[in-house]
Amino acid sequence: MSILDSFRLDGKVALVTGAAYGIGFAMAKALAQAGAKIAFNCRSQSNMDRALADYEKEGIDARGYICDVTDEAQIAQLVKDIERDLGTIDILINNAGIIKRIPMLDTTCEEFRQVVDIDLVAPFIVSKAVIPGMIQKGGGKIINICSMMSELGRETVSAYAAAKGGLKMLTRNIASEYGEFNIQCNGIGPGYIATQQNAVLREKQPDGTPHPFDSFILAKTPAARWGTPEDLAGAAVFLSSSASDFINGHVLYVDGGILAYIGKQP
Ligand code: NAP
Ligand code: GCO
Repeated sequence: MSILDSFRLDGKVALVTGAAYGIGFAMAKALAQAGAKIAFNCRSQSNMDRALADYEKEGIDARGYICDVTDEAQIAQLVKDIERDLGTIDILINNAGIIKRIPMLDTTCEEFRQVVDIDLVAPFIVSKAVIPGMIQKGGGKIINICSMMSELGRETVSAYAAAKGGLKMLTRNIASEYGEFNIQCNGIGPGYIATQQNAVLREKQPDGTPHPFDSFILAKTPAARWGTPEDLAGAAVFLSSSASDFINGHVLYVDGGILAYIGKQP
């Protein structure tokens, strides 16, 4: 197989969770361009209708399913439905996620648990549901979408950092436990990527000047810009493909250099 062919995903079945828009949509689009058949889920019919139209505009015949990643029974049904419609899942990207920005002392246990449920427990639930099929098929790829907060803390995101730090270790554990079945489980750690999730941190001030958080991120990022969802495309295809078959339990940070940098000197 030529090196470029080893990046192809022809005939592979990929499930990308929460891929109606944002980073999930961009990664699903990239996988489809590399030849994969795409399944995704989201929680509402209105998002589903919009997403299906967006995939169609890109020339992608994606299958959408309404389902909440935190619900074990719904996920079991989702996996069955995808097997019936497209075949056994070869690639899972655990992308669905939320963040709450609340100082830790003001965060209720319920809010903390909600973030951990979606960002950490759900990747466990979905991975658990697809791994048996991957073992039967002779292998598979699982990609967990981690974060800068898998490595770094920041004010107001205690639940998110706890969940994304945990997700990094779940990644290593899946790799450790199922590597012998030719399953590679890796993470992608996006830096600050301009999406709906952080739009509020990029809003201009009433006087037209940039949001202080926007300036903070530009100063913390050697690339001196926010990432785009498309910046994740190459890493997603690589870690989904046989080009990465001996890479397991790794988190690939796609962050414009943030983790390498001490910050702009005054
Ligand atoms: P986004 O624009 O807010 O999209 C998140 C997606 O997750 C939405 O499609 C959302 O669907 C879905 N989702 C949330 N809870 C769900 C649930 N319980 N069941 C099913 N789907 C659910 O966020 P994004 O910026 O694209 O982020 C995608 C992933 O990357 C997240 O895990 C996030 O933590 C991570 N990440 C983002 C950044 C960044 O800078 N943007 C950086 C590092 C990591 P609904 O419409 O149903 O809510
Ligand atoms: C925040 C951001 C981050 C990013 C991302 C960084 O409030 O600090 O929203 O959490 O979304 O996860 O990698």
